[in-house]
Amino acid sequence: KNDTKWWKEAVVYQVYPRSFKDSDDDGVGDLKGIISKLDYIKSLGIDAVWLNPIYTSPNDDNGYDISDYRQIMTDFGTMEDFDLLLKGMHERGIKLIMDLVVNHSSDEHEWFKQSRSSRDNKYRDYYHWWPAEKGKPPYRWSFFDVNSDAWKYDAQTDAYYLHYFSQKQPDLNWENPKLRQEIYEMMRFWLDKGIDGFRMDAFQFASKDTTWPELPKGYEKNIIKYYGVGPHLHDYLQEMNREVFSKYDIMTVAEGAGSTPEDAMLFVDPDRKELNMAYHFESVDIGKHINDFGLVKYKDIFSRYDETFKDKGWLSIFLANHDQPRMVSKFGNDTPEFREISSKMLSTFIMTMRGTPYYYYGDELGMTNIRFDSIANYHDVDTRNKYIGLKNKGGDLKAFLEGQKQTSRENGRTPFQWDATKNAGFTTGKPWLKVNPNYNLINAEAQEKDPNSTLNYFRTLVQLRKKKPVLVYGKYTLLDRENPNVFAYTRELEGKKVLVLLNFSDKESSFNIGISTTKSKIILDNYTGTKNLKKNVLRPYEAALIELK
Ligand code: TEU
Repeated sequence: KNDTKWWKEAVVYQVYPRSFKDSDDDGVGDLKGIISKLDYIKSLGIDAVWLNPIYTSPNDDNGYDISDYRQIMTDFGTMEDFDLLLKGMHERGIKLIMDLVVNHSSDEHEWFKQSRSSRDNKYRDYYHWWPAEKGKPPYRWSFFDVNSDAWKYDAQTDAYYLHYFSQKQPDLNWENPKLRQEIYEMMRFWLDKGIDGFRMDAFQFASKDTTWPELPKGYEKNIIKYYGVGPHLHDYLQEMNREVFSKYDIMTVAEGAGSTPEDAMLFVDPDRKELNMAYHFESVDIGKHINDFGLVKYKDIFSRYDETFKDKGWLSIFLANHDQPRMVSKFGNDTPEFREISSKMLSTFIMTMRGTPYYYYGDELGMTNIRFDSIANYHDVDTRNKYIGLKNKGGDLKAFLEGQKQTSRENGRTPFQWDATKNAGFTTGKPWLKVNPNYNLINAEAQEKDPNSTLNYFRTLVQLRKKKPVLVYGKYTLLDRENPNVFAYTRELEGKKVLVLLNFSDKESSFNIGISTTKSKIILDNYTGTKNLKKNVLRPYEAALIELK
């Protein structure tokens, strides 16, 4: 049986600071804004907040390009604000998890400015350089580069530097022990302030084979396999654990963990002393919309991972984050008819699976994709650079923009919808990113008043998970595997057994689980007023939680 731990029982709420609440009317969310909403966050019943990066940054990639790891981004406030935020959270019993972005820094970080200044600068080896006299470096694919080329020529020293993400995000050289020590010291700086953990951004990419071998043609189609677990990655994680993590009572989570469940286990197997938990990308990288890839494939991913992790190790469960479209728009149905019911169904799924739930701000309201029409609406370096790259190649821009309506990261980054006043109560200034026009309909204030809102349903679910250890630790068993509409499973712990039934379709769907539910107690159903389940049939997007006798 898995050991009990606070971070396994916790529900993590992700706050994208730029879009949560603006306190000074500049259109950008900030720390004071979050502070003003701490009672709301508390009211959700969640245990921890994961904050996306709030460090000094030129914002090429919204804070994922850090130019000073020990200062707060001016857009977001001051270190004083930060200390108040941390205090306010701790007073409310909420833990704070910070984003740690150390696969790369900003090109405006002092280390990089030094590094690029001359070949014998003492910071030269803080980054990866390829001298131009050796010819062109072996091709490396880049996530955000206009030409998908991760080597950028820098005339100052006649050399190329590596950037897996944008040109303004040069990759740090983890081979260098001096760099590693500087990072550990910076981590201790934040931990000594009392923060409760780190989410390790893109850290699976930190270790590279610095002999730079040629990689097979088309390898970028399977990028995590090639970039995901470099030769020394686990040495670094073990060193980091010895030097930093082991000295604090904190939680750590890997963003991305290789390309298989077995890879992921290596990050979090407690005997290896690396990280506490990991989230993998298989369940979000599977496709654009659940109607395309289908529920059976989707169930299989979760079941395969759970099987590998049934005795040890720990995963997180999530459907959305700031790199994804909105949960209801991808896995549910955001039409007026089904938005609420399918949001509730998806929340039921996240909160009843084994693994720590990571819940993205706004999903408790059922916020939806914004679906921008024009490139002018986009800020994201990912969308913008892919657009420019495609334009340069004479590609089909219309089709690209159509696709972005479903997949763009900014679908999930629009300002939080607090109320029905101007700009959804997010700011009185000009919001940095358009507010979704449906805020009149979907907002927190309206949902507070409605006992059956998605918001209040989420709160109920959080409390249920807290009261029922079976939902945290219970063994997971998939039922009716081939059913294309219904995701059905049981969770079992010390004689307690609950059944979860989820209809992922907009039609009545039957199921066949070989368990009679007639004598059982329904603990929760997303349809209101329900006392009994219909016999082996779920209504559209129905979710039911049943205690089995
Ligand atoms: O994302 C890293 C990353 O690998 C993702 O782009 C991933 O490939 C994708 O989500 C899989 O579906 C992190 C941050 O979350 C992202 O916002 C940053 O842009 C990126 O690192 C660079 O720091």
